[in-house]
Amino acid sequence: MKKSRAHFPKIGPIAYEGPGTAKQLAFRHYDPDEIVDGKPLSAHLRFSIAYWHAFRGTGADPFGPGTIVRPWEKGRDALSVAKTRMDAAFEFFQKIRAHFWCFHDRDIAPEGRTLAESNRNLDRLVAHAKAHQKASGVKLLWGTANLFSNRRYMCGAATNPDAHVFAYAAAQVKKALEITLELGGENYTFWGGREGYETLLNTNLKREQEHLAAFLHMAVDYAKAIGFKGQFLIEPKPKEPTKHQYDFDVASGIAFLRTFSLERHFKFNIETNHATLAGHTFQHEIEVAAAQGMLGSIDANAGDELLGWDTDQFNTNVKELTLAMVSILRAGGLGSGGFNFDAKLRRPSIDPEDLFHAHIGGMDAYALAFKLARRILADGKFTNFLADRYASYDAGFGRDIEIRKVGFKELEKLVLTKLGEPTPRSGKQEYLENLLNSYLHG
Ligand code: XUL
Ligand code: CO
Repeated sequence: MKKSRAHFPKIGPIAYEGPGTAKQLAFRHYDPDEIVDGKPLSAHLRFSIAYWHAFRGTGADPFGPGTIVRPWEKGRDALSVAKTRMDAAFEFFQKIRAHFWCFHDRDIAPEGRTLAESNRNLDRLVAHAKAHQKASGVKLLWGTANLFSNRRYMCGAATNPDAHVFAYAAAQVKKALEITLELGGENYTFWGGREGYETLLNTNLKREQEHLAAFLHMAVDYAKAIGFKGQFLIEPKPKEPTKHQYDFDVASGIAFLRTFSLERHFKFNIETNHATLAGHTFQHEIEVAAAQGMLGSIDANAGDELLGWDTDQFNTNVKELTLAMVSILRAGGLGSGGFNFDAKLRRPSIDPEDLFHAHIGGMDAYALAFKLARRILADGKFTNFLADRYASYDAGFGRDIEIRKVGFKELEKLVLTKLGEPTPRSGKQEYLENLLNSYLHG
């Protein structure tokens, strides 16, 4: 591939300088090459850049158009701009030292007047991406299709009341699966987009849910037909853009998948800001997925405590991330998943350099959380506390409850003849909170 000119000429690859460094364009905690348990930290954390925010985000909000103007956004036509933009993106991936990226089909190539033209545009950009991946070693964490921006999808895609729109969405996902396969994508994500409703006055909820299930079955079948072996992921979100999204949170996602016999084929891509919008903590959503062996990947971001929408900020909350990491490590990690920065710059952060500061902050916070979580788990204090708290189920009648050997009759007899009144034990929450702080702050 032709070597393009530098789009970030003043910034070199970000180096690990350690916690004491005064440099801002440096990592304090993330050393991609540090060996942990026989493999580099980069292989544990599998950081990914979200193309839609990092390279399509303009800072637009409902009150005004974009503020972020990138020097590479010019060219003869939409296709050549898309190529130059991708050159800048791969330069950024390498300089920020992320080994993965993620995209929606429409992020990388302009939508044409017809589906056939859109597909041709995609083919051009996929070829370009393939060459960039080969030259840089950057890999595709997951692909997806944008089934929510175009006006045809205003009432949903797979849950649209018009079967014609369903068919169009199916055709779009077919192509998105093909290009994800072509680029060696390790996963494929379904975020509900506009799969939900505003009012039941115009919505047949039961049929819409059945249509969504039919759509996901078609995706599973088509993946099999073309030999795509990547992991399918559902990314729950309770609301926004629709008032009621069908995949509200991980628990409702599990129920949906089981109801429609899809559970073998899907895991969850858990986004921090979606968890908090659903009224859960990030760690809660991770635990619910992990409990069913369905923890797949993470969309790494954060909401704002004072705002009730998806602000998609970079997460620098080490406490929140450490708790999340404890749950992720306890679950055995993310497998083919990774940490995808589905996070955007604030509207006034208009310098290309801000892209670096934002991702450095996110990567450092995750790396520090990873290290703290490993220390917490190695010390075993929380693990031992939990084991002890549930120890009464390890043997005797507690064990019989777990293996369902006893029922109400046997347990009543036990209480009446032997056990009597239980002795309450402290839950020790404040002690545990202090213990957690001793890891976070020494
Ligand atoms: C929207 C969101 C999406 C998905 C991919 O809230 O998180 O960007 O991650 O469609
Ligand atoms: Co997301």
